[in-house]
Amino acid sequence: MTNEQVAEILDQIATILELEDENVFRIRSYERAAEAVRGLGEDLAEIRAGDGGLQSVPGIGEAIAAKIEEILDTGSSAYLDELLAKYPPGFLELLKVPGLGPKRAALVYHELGVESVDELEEACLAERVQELKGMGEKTEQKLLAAIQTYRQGQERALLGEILPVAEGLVAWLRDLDEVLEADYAGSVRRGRETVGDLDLLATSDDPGAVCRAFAASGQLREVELAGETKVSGRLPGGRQVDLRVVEPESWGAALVYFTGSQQHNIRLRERGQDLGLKVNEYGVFAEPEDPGQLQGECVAGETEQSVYEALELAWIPPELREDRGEIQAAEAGELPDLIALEDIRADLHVHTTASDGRQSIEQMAEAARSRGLSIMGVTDHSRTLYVAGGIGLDAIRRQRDEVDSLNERFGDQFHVLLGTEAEITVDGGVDCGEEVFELVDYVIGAIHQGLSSDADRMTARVVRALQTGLIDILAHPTGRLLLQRPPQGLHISEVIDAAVELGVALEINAAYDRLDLSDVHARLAQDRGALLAINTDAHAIEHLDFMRYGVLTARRAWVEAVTVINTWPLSRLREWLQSRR
Ligand code: DGT
Ligand code: CA
Ligand code: CA
Repeated sequence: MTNEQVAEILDQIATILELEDENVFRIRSYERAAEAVRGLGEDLAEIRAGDGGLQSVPGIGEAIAAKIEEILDTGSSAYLDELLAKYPPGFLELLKVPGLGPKRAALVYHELGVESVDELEEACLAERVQELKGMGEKTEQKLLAAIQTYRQGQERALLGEILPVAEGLVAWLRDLDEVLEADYAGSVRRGRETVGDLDLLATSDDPGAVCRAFAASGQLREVELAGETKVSGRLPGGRQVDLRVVEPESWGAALVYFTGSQQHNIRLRERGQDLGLKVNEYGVFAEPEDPGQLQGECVAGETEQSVYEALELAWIPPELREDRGEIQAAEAGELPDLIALEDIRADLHVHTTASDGRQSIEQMAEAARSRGLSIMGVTDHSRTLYVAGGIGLDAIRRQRDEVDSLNERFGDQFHVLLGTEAEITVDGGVDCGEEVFELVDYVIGAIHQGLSSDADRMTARVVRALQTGLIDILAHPTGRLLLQRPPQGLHISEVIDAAVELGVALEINAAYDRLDLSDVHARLAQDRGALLAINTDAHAIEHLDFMRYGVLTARRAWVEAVTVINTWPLSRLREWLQSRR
């Protein structure tokens, strides 16, 4: 059992208790335990074996520790099963529809006999849900949209959930004696924010041996097909994975083909036709000299480079392969000089224990430094966001002192900037008083409360906030949560224009459930001349590793390092911040 699976079960218990109108403290204790489990840097099994056992984790008491031990041992909880016995089998699934919530789920179940997501959809379409107490036509429409979102979530996974698994499997494959080369392909290699399945590729002189070894390795939860050149199965999380093993002379051609995107492949094939070449997953082939032959001489295929070269193109980075103009750019020698993770010097959006983060400024700074950064910006929530422990003037004063003394110690090795993540209020004000403004080096503006689907109103609110001149960086501009919450209605183009005019940097929030701005929006922003910032929004040390997802999104947006303020040296960053005051 992974920590996530255990947390999931604890959450389910909390949800059912909520349905049963149980004591709120009891409910909260399960929620808190789930939260604590998700935040652990270590496997529960290890903690259980260590000093103090599971109860050494803050937020886990004696009773819940016993439940977790049972879950670790048996994969389930008798308590949850008992709670669930009163409800139909599809009921837990119903609770996953975003925005339905336990109370309404119980209502549609008791009043309409709705027992599953499909039945909920039917009831909404038949306009029976709007008849219920506290529901209306609007709720019904929202639920229908939420069902779509839920289904998409079933179909696709977040890149950040799959990429680490992909890397682990590729490393395992590369370790096999029979494997010459291995890599992941498909949408994962293109760095798409969500992925349907995982495509793995390897080359070997003995493909059958590689396939047998992979199928027998225990890396997959289940093996659905194990052939001589292909293995299909399921990852431990249930997602589909395909491994294909090709001959070494086809490595590059297969990598291009299975990396896609399909639209990019179609364009490559058309280009081949114009040049009298046939492009497929085995290679690039000349026209047959003898019309009796199926295909002519192989002119390329061993490397990706050779395939693009045969098509008279520069090699195109995988993140650009979406048929969004990359082939024309490669032809003209005008591919962008894409930003890379190594270009990032600063993470400018980091939380600490002062608000809702889990580590101190010093701990976060040390962790950022050990990850090769030279600058970190602390940006705890401002006071109005009290649900996230927002802080006021006194706490910011203390942070100022702490940051100054840390900087003295770090010397020119590392630098901490002090910022604040100021809430943008409903009327477009910024929760950053003059005294706070004077204490901090910069201000990140963000909306967490009062998200609305009224695009005109939201746009006006954001633009007004930018016009106060207080904001240097606009965080996660659309507020979307991938596979959970659609972007808020916002005329992004107007926000970008305002940011350009006022010199505000727009954030690509690198948390892999946000990636906000998206690739498409970030590209538009760069094209209009906006500055971008790529930040992790870390609430714990391990979140600092999200930077890669932000950079992948930026690369998909054709972003170059110069556009991104996090690539600037400290002197330039300071000059920029100073010039804005
Ligand atoms: P996904 O898995 O939905 O996130 O997206 P992809 O791009 O990984 O798509 P997938 O897994 O269906 O196929 C992997 C790559 O294989 C795809 O990007 C391009 C290539 N491919 C698959 N089917 C076709 C096809 O019918 N025609 C062409 N030209 N390429 C294909
Ligand atoms: Ca795929
Ligand atoms: Ca696939």
